[in-house]
Amino acid sequence: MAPSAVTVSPTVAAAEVSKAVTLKAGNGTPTVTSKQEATISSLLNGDWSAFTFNPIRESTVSRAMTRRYFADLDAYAESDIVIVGAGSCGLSTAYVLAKERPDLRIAIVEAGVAPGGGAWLGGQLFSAMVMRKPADAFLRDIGVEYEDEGDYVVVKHAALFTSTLLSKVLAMENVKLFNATAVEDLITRKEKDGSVRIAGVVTNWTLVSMHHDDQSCMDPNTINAPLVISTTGHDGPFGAFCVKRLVSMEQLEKLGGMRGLDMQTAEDAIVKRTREIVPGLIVGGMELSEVDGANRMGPTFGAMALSGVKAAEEALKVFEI
Ligand code: 48N
Repeated sequence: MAPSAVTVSPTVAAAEVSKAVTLKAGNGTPTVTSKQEATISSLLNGDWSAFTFNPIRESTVSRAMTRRYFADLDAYAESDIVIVGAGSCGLSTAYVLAKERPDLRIAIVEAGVAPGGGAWLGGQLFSAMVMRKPADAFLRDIGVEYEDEGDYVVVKHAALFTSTLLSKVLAMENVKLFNATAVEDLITRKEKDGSVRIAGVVTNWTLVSMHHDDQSCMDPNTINAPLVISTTGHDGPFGAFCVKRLVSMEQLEKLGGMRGLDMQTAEDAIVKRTREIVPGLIVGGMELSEVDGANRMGPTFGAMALSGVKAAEEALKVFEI
């Protein structure tokens, strides 16, 4: 189901903006370009004393933002897939899925203002990021350069990997990132055999989710989806969210608890075990270590990228054409 187009024409004074802006729900990118096609070189060498921006009215900016955001909320209220957590695993999952199936509507819900999770640095605030082969295949697919060290490769700055992956995912027409937004519960359906199927997520602004205990009730929003992929990382204030919720709703007996660091075995285990934990919910990345009691791998990210590939493969089985 591709996002439907929404055509909106602003009602502000014709003198300011009289363009009808065609919005494609899901990305909100206007099709109209500015009337002056300046270039950086013309600006660099221009007469700054005569410099001025095109005219604007504050309400125009407000409407430009809110119109697109609420068109997206409307379009993605019914999504095909929701990915919870835009860390290296969640973004890798989104990249592979959106590329393989541009017809699927994919919502990513990220609690932080800044997506990327723990992948902005390689480890202990060091910049370089290590990935063991064959994860170099993922780097080549997204076009990130690396130094080849034989059994592993090194990206000169983790932010180069994460920003490149993020830019690819955000540019995809069938993906919408809702950041600064937390998943604070799961939508469930009772199957005929009494088991529970996950059927979407319950969301709220993250700042609201953090203050339910000290403010009067602030009800959430929802996104319906037949499949949720949870990659919320290590156990923490928001981390390992969906697997902890499965335990509290008695769909999982208990968490296995992440084990100590064993780089050699941890990455294989995380990739191989990325799977559907309960009907409608796939778990990948470090959140999985909390379920299975897998070892952690420390400052190496190949398993995050390839767990994303595996999660996407599991999801594609659900939407097999
Ligand atoms: O980067 P993370 O934390 O998680 P992964 O699994 O994508 O990558 C893990 C990786 O960074 C490591 O930890 C490395 C490999 N180290 C391993 C080791 O041994 O230490 O991303 C999870 C994202 C974050 O951006 C969170 O903000 C977000 O998920 N998140 C949520 N978003 C929405 N709703 C929630 N409830 C929620 N909980 C977490």
